[in-house]
Amino acid sequence: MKKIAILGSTGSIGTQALEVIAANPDMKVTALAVNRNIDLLEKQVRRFHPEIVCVYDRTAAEDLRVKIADTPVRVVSGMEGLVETAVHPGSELVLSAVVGMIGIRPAIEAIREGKDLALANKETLVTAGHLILPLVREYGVRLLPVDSEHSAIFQCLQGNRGSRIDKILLTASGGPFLGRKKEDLVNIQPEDALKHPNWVMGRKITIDSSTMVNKGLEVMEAKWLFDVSYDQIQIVIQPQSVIHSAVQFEDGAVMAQLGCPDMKIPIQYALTYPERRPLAGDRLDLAKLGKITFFAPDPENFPALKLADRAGRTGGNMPTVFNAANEAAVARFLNHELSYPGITDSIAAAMNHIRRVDDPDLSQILETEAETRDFLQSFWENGGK
Ligand code: MN3
Repeated sequence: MKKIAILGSTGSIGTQALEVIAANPDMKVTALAVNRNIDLLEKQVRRFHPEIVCVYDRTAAEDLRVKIADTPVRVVSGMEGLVETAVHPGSELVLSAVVGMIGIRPAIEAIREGKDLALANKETLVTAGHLILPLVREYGVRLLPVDSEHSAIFQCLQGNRGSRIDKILLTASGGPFLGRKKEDLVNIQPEDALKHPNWVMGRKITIDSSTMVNKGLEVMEAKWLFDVSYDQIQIVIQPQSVIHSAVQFEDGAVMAQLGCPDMKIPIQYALTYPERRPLAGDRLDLAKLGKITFFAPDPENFPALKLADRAGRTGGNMPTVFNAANEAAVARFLNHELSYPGITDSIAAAMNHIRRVDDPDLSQILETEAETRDFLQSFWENGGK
């Protein structure tokens, strides 16, 4: 029986992970954590019988305690509750699918308890990869990527361990605004940006895909996961989202992973690794598809790519500044208080303002996040766009 904790169980990845677990009788849910969607969490509790659940929001946690008083499930809350859920002795694998930098501490604590970590939370590696990777080695746990691109790269590496990676070809759909020029992006509204051509995802990541911030974060994540330099990662636009990424080895051979865009494939692979298992769903029909097209990325019209590259290469706390500025700017954009180009302009302003800190520890990472948010608040109040 594989015992699994899911942090972020009511989100897009979390709910699909539960569907995978429901279809595999040798998997069991031991712990669940959510932000505040207790209606869905209550259903999950009654169906999957975890031992402990965390509701990050304390008021909502109180409400859930009343609702599930007839069950033996323990309800905890806040950051200490989230960490408790992550280190719960009943689980051997923790799937972290929470949104944002609150994922860092539970990830660190889970590794320290010797648990394998399936990672869908990008912020953990983007902001704290230099802390996480040494811990993964020290505690001898598995770090399993869940993001479709990183899972694809990970799958391509199977059977090729020890072979030198020449280059990672990180594919990108290009999002809904592929091919557009800067001038055409000025008046984009949240409703326009929330339409992703291939993948159904949460709101924040859908915006991030449209600006290419998401791809920038994925480059930083790939650097840590696969121990390569930034010069070894090439972004390739592939609008059909059929090739999920590829690896070029030192002999010139390129291995790619393909499939219909379905997040259950990487989720299930992370949960069953190193095994593959049957999974219902659409199958790729290459003859029907006809062609797969490729383009070079366009950093002139999608400046997030340049900013992400600069943040990654600068290192230290700069990826945190990039990420935190984007989170704050996207929230403001979704609120109709910031223009679409204002998202990347705000990231650039924060990166120019915040002082670089070398090799930040967790508290310095969190300080940088707060500092970035404070800076942007005053930047916007003073007319910055
Ligand atoms: Mn992705």
